Amino acid sequence: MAQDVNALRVRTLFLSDLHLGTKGCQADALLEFLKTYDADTIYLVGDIVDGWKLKSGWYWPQAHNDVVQKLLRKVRKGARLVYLPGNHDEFLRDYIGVNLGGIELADYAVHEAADGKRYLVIHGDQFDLVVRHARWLALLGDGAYSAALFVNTYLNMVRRRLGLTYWSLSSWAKLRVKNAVNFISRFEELLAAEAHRQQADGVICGHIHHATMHDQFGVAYVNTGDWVESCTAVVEHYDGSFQLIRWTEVQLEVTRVEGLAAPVISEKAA
Ligand SMILES: [Mn+2]
Repeated sequence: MAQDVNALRVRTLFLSDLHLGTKGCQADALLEFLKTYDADTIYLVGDIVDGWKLKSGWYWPQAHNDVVQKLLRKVRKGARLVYLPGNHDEFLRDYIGVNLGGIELADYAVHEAADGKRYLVIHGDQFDLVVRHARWLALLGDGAYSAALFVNTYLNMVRRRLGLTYWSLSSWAKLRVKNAVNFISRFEELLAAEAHRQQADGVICGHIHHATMHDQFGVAYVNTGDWVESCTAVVEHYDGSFQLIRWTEVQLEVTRVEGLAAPVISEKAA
């Protein structure tokens, strides 16, 4: 398609929490975004397809198909696509380590940026149980922490086998508005600690639908956000710098600039 010729090229593109297969997914906006950006490597950081929702009723409009086609087309054109399943597309965790038509499936990845820095890339649901009980788990030390990570993964696997819906940390935290900030920062702290434990310079994750970039916990913490509420993505430029893109704000800016450009030109003409 012609629009790709003018696409902005970045070294790496990180997307998470698209929730394709749900009415909440802002597929049209996402499609526009994917037409605008091209990348050498694309990381899908989990909750791309919402298997939990699809199970309780098929919802798959054309726009959702278009998003998938767009991504596959980028692979055909030479992009490397790494898919790190999350809790909503957990059914794909059965295929970890498999290469499906050029798509690499993995639990987590270590991304080496252009400047040599290493980032742990992981969805983040693996830490739900620890986030909820972090205080006493921290007291019990590293063994308990690892055990909790293990229990968390298998608890959700069992829930899935039993056909139960996924227990969602983010919606649970949102219901407890007063504590939501605490949960977010606890999540961030744990993910940062995990990156540190794996001797990485930072972590890139999703899951809690809260896009941000900071280094409050000693390493870089990058959250790609989502395409349900915030329409956000993270790109790595060729110099190794990272940028958080809030797509709706970019769109507003384009409209504003175009709106401003017209009177300036007519002023000159006058
Ligand atoms: Mn998730």
